[in-house]
Amino acid sequence: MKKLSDLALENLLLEVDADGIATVTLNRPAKRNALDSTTIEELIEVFSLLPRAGARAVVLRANGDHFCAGLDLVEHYNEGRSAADFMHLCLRWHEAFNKMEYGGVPIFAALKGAVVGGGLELASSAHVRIMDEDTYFGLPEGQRGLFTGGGATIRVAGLIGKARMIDMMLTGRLYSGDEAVSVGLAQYRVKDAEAKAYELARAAARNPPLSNFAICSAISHMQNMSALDASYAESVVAGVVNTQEAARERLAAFAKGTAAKVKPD
Ligand code: 1HE
Repeated sequence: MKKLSDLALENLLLEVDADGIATVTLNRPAKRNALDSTTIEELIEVFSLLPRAGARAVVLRANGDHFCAGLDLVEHYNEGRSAADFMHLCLRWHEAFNKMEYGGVPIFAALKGAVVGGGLELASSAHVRIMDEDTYFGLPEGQRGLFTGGGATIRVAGLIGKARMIDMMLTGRLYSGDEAVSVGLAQYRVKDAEAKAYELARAAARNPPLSNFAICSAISHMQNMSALDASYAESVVAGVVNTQEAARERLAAFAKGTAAKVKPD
C-alpha cells in the first residue's frame, strides 16, 4: 500500500499530527483554489489513504482568501473537452468526493470567502462545515452556461432542499451570514473557522475510531437505501460498533457513575 509520505502533491498540502489530526490544505490560492484535474486526482489519493493511515479526523482548509472557486474554468475552456471527456472527469470528482463522504474519517471543512460551484460540492462532501463571518456560498453554474457535475444535485440538495438549490443555480443567489447556517449550508458560523474546525476535530477524535467510521460512512450509505434495508444495515453496524472493546471502559465508567453526564454547560 502506498504511504502518505509517498504522495507527491502539487496543489494540496497534507500534514498529520501526533494525535492523528490530518490537515488537508487547498494550496492554489493564486487561482482561488479552483479545482483542476490535478487537484481532483490528488484529493482521490489523499482521501483513499487517510482512513487506512490511522487519521482520526481531518481539517480541510484553504490557503488564500477563498476556500474554493469551483471547477477550473480556464482549464475547462482550454481543454475543449468532449461530452465523454467531461463525463469521465466528473466521475473522478465523484470518486474523490465519495472517498471523503464515505471514508469513515470525520472531515471538518473550515470555510472562508467564496465557496462556489464545485467548491460547494467539495465542502458538502465534508461531514461538518464551519464558515467564518465573511464566507458566502453560490452555484453560478447557470450563469456560466454549465451544470453541476461534482455531486451537488445529491449533496447540496440534501443540505438545503431542491427548491433552494434550483433558485441558486437559476438566479445566482448567494447565501451568507446567519442565513447560510439556517438553510443548512454550514453548521457553525464563527470568527475563526479554522480554530473551531480544529476544536471540533479534536473532540471527534476522542471517540473510538470504529464509532466515527460508522457515523461517517453508515449514515450516508443508509440514506441511499430503502427504510427496510437501512434498518437492517443499522442493526448490523450497531451490532459491531456497540459491542466493541473500545466502548467497554466508557460503559463501565457510566455504570459506576463516574462518566460525564449529557447536560448543557
Ligand atoms: C480561476 C477560477 C476558476 C478564479 N477557474 N481560474 N466558478 C466560478 O464561476 C467562480 C469564478 N471565480 C470568481 O468568481 C472569482 O475568481 C472569485 C469571486 C472566486 C475570487 O475573486 P477575486 O477577485 O479574488 O479573484 P480573480 O481576480 O477573479 O481571480 C484570480 C485568479 O484566479 C485569476 O487568474 P489570473 O491568472 O488572471 O490571475 C482567475 O482567472 C483565477 N480563477 N476562479 C479558473 N473557477 C464539476 S462541475 C462544477 C461547475 C462549477 O464549479 S461552476 C462554478 C465555477
